[in-house]
Amino acid sequence: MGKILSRLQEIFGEFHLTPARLIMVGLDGAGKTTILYKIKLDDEDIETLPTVGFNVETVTVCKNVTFTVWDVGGQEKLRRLWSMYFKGSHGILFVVDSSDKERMTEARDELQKICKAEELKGVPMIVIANKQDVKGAMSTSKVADWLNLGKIKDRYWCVQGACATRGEGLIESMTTMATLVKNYKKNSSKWKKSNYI
Ligand code: G3D
Ligand code: MG
Repeated sequence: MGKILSRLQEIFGEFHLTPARLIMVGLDGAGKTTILYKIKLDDEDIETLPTVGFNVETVTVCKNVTFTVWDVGGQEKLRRLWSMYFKGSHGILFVVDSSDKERMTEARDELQKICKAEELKGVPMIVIANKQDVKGAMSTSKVADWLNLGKIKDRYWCVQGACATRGEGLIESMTTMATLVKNYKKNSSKWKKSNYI
């Protein structure tokens, strides 16, 4: 089993009763498929379920973690289908190409739309500032500025630098995600309880 995958199993091990559902989104070309491939590379048993009519990939990377992956942007009429995939998500991985300044505004607009979705209220988000190996790539703090992350006050978020092709920054992203998801689950169940008692 690959190093990233076995680490994932370790850090998400305690989710065996309530598996974590993560969505991974970003503009096309940001590096999402590369990230998935890096995670699943050494594992033959991975299940990929492409969804007809919408470019969505659902991948169960290990028993406790499911990723739903798709490209955002340029598909306005498909946007109403998003809620179907958002519902029940515990974490958002927003992947951005740190070397592509020209599309940073587009990435920011998409990120803001996702943050406005009712189904994702309070769901923690990791922004993966990918392609850090490219000369002139923006630093994580520059990416945070460009994406206006400082304005997000209604969820936990953080930025993680990565180079998906080398597999760098992925374990760190997943470790942080596991912690955020754990807290999110704890707090949202508390919230539910206090609503019913
Ligand atoms: P997507 O699934 O988000 O659309 P992909 O993006 O994973 O298909 O990646 C798009 C291109 O970016 C691919 O190159 C891929 O190899 C490259 N890429 C992904 N991550 C990195 C990275 O960290 N550094 C660099 N330098 N390139 C990366 P091709 O040439 O296949 O289009
Ligand atoms: Mg892809």
